[in-house]
Amino acid sequence: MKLSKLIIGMTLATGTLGFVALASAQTTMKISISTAQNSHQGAAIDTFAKEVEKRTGGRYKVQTFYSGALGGERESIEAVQLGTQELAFSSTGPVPNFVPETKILDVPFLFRDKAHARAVLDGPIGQDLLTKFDAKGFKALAWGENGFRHMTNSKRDVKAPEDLKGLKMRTMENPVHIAAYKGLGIVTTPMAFPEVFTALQQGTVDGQENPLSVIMASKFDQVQKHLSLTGHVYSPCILVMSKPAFDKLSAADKTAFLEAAKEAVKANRSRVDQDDANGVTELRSKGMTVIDNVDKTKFVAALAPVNADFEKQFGKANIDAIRAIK
Ligand code: EAX
Repeated sequence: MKLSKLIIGMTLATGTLGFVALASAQTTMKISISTAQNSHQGAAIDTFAKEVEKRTGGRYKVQTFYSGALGGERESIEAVQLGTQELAFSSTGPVPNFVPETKILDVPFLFRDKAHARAVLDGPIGQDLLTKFDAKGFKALAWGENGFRHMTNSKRDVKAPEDLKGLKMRTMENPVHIAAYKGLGIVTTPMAFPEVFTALQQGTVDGQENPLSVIMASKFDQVQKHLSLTGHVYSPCILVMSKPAFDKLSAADKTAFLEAAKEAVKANRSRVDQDDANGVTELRSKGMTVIDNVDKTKFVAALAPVNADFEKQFGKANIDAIRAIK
């Protein structure tokens, strides 16, 4: 009798344990982007999902959502902060509203080229900025990118800052961008990304600015005629996770997520490089007029007063430290 009770007890205990093990084998998390799957952001989250699954032996699955299916970038970051969505890959557009220290990265003409931007983000300055997310309920896993932003519009060729005067352009909901574009004489209309295509199509705004990767993935060539390679600002992306969700991971799984994020960034950057290499030819073939000899010094000069303001806001020494990175 005693023995059979013991056996029943053991069977129940093993059964329960087995159930617990099975349940934890199936943790699914959500990640979202605002661009299409076939894009530099899609490359990032598809790689991340694959690597997380591989590196955790399938105990974690990452469900991927594209094209703003779960909302715009601000909403996705909010959802991660609230913990209703575990992960997001987003431009820094709405990020300063959550982590103000990141504003400095959105200063126009701060980075010379992608190699410079990547070196800063992967180096001490970028890594220190990642830690600023902790206090706001995030674990920032890695910096990725959209690339250098260029201007498009439906009205005219933009060769110099004078050509921008009075153009109504959609901007990101980012205070640094808004201040800079106002300084160029643009009539700024901040708007969430999922609304941009329709706004361009209906003429609510004349133009917008985004990297070639985003312009192509979002088919803006269908609703915009003029593209100018202004490269006026580098657009970083952040792979961000809910801090409580990250903190719950075992030490080994934390490493797995961080390594997966590194792989995601590699895939993301290499797709941006590919898009930058093919973009002009492709967009010309789709009917866009591309101005590829923009005199950037004129734009830098036009932004001098705004830049003086940024130096005051973010500290000239901090801006100089970023510029000095080789
Ligand atoms: O991250 O809002 C924007 O223009 C962003 O560059 C876009 O959502 C891709």
